[in-house]
Amino acid sequence: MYGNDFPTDAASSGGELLEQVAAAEAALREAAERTLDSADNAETDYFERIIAADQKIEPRDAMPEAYRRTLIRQIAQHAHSEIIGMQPEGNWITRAPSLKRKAILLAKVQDEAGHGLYLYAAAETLGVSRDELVEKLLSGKQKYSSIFNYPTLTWADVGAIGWLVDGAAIVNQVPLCRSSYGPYARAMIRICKEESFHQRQGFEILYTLARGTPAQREMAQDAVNRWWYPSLAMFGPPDSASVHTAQSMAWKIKRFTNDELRQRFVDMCVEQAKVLGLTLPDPNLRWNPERGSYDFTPPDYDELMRVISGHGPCNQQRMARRRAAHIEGEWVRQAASAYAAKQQQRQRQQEAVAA
Ligand code: BYC
Repeated sequence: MYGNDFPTDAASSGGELLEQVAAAEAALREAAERTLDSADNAETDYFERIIAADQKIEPRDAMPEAYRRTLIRQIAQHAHSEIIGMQPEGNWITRAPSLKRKAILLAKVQDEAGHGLYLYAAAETLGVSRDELVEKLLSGKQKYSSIFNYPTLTWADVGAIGWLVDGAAIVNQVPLCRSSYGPYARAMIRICKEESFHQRQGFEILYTLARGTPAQREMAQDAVNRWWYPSLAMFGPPDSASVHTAQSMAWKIKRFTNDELRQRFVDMCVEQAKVLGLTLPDPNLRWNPERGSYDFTPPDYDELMRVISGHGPCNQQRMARRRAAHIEGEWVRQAASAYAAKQQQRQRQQEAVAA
């Protein structure tokens, strides 16, 4: 958990993640100040040396085409996830149980839109336009996270999404703050700082429900039961079936494998579930002293593949809603373009007068 609202040692396991974000931010600044010996500046050699020296590749740098494509794929999928991810929680804005809860949820959903924007902007530095990426999402050529194809059935689901889904997102994304591509790493630092509030609000909702009436407690437990395995699946296929991990690790885009991060998430959640007083729905969850980690039942990877390929419970609904929102937003895009053109024209006129 983040911060000290909850009276337990378990709080420290998540606080460390925010410290890791701060350390990554410091490392980013430090890397920007270090210079490379420029004795040999053949372009590919320069790329390899930047990666080996743990410095950042910037948009102006030459980079292998496959590196550029991998980044576009991953960053675009991530951006789309943030935007589609607004839907399951947005579903509860009108039904939040109090004005305070409604205001918090509104702010959170709005943050997700902001995260999408940071990420589209980072992708654009690689030479694709946001329009192209949005078109690929709408036509189904690019993916978004499997997790957002599950329904939010009760208010407790908003808590479970915050605790588990945002929790998984942070565990996955904190290492991305050290990703080798500068614009992505910088976007991730900002996102992780905001994401930590999201995780905390979800935890707080579940904490409150777990101490409420028996019906509220049951609702909280039911939400955790339904979101646990889909959250584990967010980390992707097992390492043995992950097609991109080895190359992405070699390029330092990814810093840990899917299974390493999944394990880290399980270890963190077990401690936090104790504080909540809720159980994780896995009879095989057991501390393994030899490994220094919890043994657990992996998610159903066949189900993950079905959901990724469009056959999850809400895929059609999510895409239909996104397409409708895109069409409804056409006038906003036109107005923004007209305004930007007018501003540019005005600036040119002012420059001409000044010259
Ligand atoms: N869902 O070789 P692999 C959030 C795909 S936003 C869908 O392991 P990689 C939040 C993968 O793309 C959460 N697809 O790939 C927002 C690949 O397909 P393609 C999103 C998945 O890239 C709002 C294929 O399976 N976070 O948390 O090395 C509110 C093979 O996989 C999934 C990010 O996007 C999945 N779960 O590793 C609240 C983080 N898993 O492209 C919360 C950035 C795998 O070959 N992304 N696939 O057709 C990453 O860290 C990595 O891309 C992944 C996958 C760990 C997701």
